[in-house]
Amino acid sequence: MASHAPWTECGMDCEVQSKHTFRKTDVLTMSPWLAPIIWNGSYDSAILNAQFNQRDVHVGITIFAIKKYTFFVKNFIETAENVFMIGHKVTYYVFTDRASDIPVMNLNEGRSMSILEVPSYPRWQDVSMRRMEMIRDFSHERFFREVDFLVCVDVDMRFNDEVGVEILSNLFGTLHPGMFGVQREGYTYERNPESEAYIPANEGDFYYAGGFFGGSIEEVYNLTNFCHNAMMKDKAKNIEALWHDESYLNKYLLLHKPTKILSPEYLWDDDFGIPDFLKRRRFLAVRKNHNEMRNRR
Ligand code: UD2
Repeated sequence: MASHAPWTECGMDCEVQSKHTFRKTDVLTMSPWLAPIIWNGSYDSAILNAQFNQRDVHVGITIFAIKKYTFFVKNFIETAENVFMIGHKVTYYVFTDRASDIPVMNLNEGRSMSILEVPSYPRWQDVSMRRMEMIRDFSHERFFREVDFLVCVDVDMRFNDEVGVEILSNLFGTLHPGMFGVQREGYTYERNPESEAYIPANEGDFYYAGGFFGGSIEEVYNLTNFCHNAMMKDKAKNIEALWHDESYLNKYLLLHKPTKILSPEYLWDDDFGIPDFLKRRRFLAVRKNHNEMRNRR
C-alpha cells in the first residue's frame, strides 16, 4: 500500500467540525498537531487585528535583492504597501550587495525600510542558501531589538491581496503551491541519506516552500541557524540538497512542527492555473527568465 501522511486524504474534502470552529469544509484547516492552516474564511481579521494592536506588534519582512534581483524591489514594496500588515508597524529589511540600486520608496505611516549591505556569491544556489546565514546573523545583531516577528520571503514576488496578522505565530511555514495535493512519496524532499536534509520516503507532513516562512525572532534564529549549519556540514562532504535552502527548511519543519501553516493562497504562481479551492491569490510569483536573472551580474 502506498504510504502517505494519513491526513492528506481529506486535504480537499474535510467535514466541518462544528459550527463554532471552522466554516471551511473543502480543505484541511488543522494539522494533526493542531496548528491551524490559514485559508480565506478560516479566521476573522477584525478580532485578530484588535488582538495584535493591543500588543503593538512590529513586523519585520526580509527580502534579498542580490545582483540583478534589485529589479524586483520596487514592485514588491509598492504592492506590499497596499495590502501587507495594514494598520501595523512594518520594517522592510532589504539585504543587498547593490545599495545604490535600491530605490527610495514612499512608505505609509508606521512603516520603514532598512538596507542591509551583504556579500554576493557567484552561484545563484549559494545566494539563495546563504540567506539563512544572513537572517540568522541579523536576528542576533538587530532583529531581536527591533521587531516582534519576522516574515522571510522571496523578492521576485508581488502582493495581490491582503496578508495580515493572521499569518503571525511562533513558527510558520507555507504549503508549496506545486506540491499541494501531492502524496507524500511524491514530495521533492532530499532523499540522499548522507545529507543533513534527508527525509525518508515514509516520513514528512507537508512540503513547505522556501519562499515564505517566519515566526518570532527566537524561532527564526533557531530555524536559520539549523539550516545554515546543516548546509555547511553537507558542503564539507560535497553535498548540496536537491532544492537548496528549501530542502533544509523542510527538514527543520519536520523536526520542529510549525505552529501555523499558510495555505497556498499565500504563495501562488499563476503558471499553476487558478484551481477552485483557491479563493484568494495573495502573494504571486513574478514571471522571470531564470538564466537571465540568476546568472548574470
Ligand atoms: C525557490 C524558492 C526559494 C528557494 C529556492 C531554492 C519559493 C517561491 N522559492 O525559488 O525560496 O528555496 O527555490 O532553490 O518557494 N536571489 C537574489 N539574487 C540572485 C538569485 C537569488 O537576490 O541572483 C534571491 C532572491 O531573493 C530570490 C531568492 O534568492 O527571490 C530565491 O531565488 P530564486 O527566486 O531564483 O529561486 P526559485 O525561484 O527557484
